[in-house]
Amino acid sequence: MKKIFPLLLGLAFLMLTGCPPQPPQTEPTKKIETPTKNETPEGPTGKIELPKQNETPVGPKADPADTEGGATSSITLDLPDVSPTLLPPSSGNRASRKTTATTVAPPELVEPDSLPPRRGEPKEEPKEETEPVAPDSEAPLVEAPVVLEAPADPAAAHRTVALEQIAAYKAKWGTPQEKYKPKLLLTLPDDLQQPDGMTVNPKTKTIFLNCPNFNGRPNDSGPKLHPGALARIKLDGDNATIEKLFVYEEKAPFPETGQVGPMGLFFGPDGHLYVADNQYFFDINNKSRMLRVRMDGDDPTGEVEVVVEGIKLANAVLWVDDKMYVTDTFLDRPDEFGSGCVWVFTLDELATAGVDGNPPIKLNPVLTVDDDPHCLVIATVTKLPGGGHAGADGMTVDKDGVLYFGNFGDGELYRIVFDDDGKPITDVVHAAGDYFNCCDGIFYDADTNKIYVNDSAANAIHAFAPPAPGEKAVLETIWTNGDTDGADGSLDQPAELVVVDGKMIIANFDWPFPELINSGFGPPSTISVIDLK
Ligand SMILES: [Ca+2]
Ligand SMILES: [Ca+2]
Ligand SMILES: [Ca+2]
Repeated sequence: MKKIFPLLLGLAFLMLTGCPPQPPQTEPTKKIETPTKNETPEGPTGKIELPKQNETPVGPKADPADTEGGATSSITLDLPDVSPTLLPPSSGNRASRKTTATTVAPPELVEPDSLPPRRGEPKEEPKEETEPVAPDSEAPLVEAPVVLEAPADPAAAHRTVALEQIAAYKAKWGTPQEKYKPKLLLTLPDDLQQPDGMTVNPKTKTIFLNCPNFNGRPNDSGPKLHPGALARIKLDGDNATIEKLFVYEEKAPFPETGQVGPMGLFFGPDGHLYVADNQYFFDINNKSRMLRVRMDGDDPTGEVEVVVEGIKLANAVLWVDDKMYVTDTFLDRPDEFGSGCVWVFTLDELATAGVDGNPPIKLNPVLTVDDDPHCLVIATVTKLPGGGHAGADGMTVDKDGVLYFGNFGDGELYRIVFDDDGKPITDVVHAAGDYFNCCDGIFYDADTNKIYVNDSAANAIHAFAPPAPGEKAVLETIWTNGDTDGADGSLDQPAELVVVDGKMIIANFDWPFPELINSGFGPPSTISVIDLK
């Protein structure tokens, strides 16, 4: 009955492979690592590392006038002393948590025999109500009657943190508006039981969905119950239909495991789908890949090619002009709580990779941004109460060509613009743990000119307009709800979303681990829809 949440798989693999967990240690207070003189444009880089050599592929050609001043100068953030740990700490005092100079409780390395109860076991956390209020109501904001009982176990402690967070949202923003209440769009069949990455064919508006199907296994180990699948969703008014297209394990199984973990996906300018194959949950040693699913319009041709090898945890994929960006969620650098990176590849190099006898692009393992020319930026994860150590996850681009990506484990959101030489200028638009502390998939919708954030931890969707250069994101919460099975369309660990003609389509990942409100995987597996109009 016991199941191990996905991030713990890293611990499990570390133990299985004989690598001991990182010992607790104390680092001196960190300062922002600023670019080396004359090597990158002025501007803060947060905890981001930039390449020291002009060898990165050129970024999107954002109009310099649009991005000028996109970074303020000489910011120094005092970051908390952090210690590496493989599990989030128990519930802390959220009120004491700030972006800078945060006091963080000492890490608690949890012994395997004290792991929290697994999914499917009885829920102990209080249910959260989401009573609607009128938009722009002048009435006092309603704070949910969250009962904060002493948690009986670490999992409950983490969920308590998430419930506290919902209460904080409501105190700040009011209860989510009834008009944004999500509805059930699709109930998925068993062989599509874990929806994750979604993308829209820009020519046809057909939605494509990846289902890695990691969930549902005893102990979250062993062969998956269902192989990873690609599916196609067509909207018809308020209804939708879904069609399974193929199983990845039959097209491009990873040789050593026979498994594929399809997550993010995006159409390239060549009309083909590029897919992140996350092998991290099977092997943490740089086994993840990028696949190219050859397409004829909305139809796969049947050919799937491996075009990149050597990623740790391939997560989100984004094409901007002739560049493909991929987030990597774990770098597993020693003596560090967590970090991820953004990779970048050009259409030219991808066009010949994995075909005509050419090998895939092979990445070097990365400890610094200089270790491989495809590594664009590295961003570390701040240790927060109730947060985790997962790094770069969702990624999107706004109408001005500005890129954004966010950390899963601390909710920090970054903006990337490029100078005339194509070098990245990166700054923080939402600080770790400020307002929310979990960022899964993000999506920019041009019609509303907003970026929407999947907050997996809090069963929430947040939104912000692209901030002006040098400004921070101003956030609002579109919706949040408590623990659920998703049957009524409520959010059940939202991981990815797309917006098509005013309809927000949300994939509910439903593969919980202790830092999330979601406490149990179970049917139905669902796609939710929020009407933004
Ligand atoms: Ca993701
Ligand atoms: Ca659930
Ligand atoms: Ca569910």
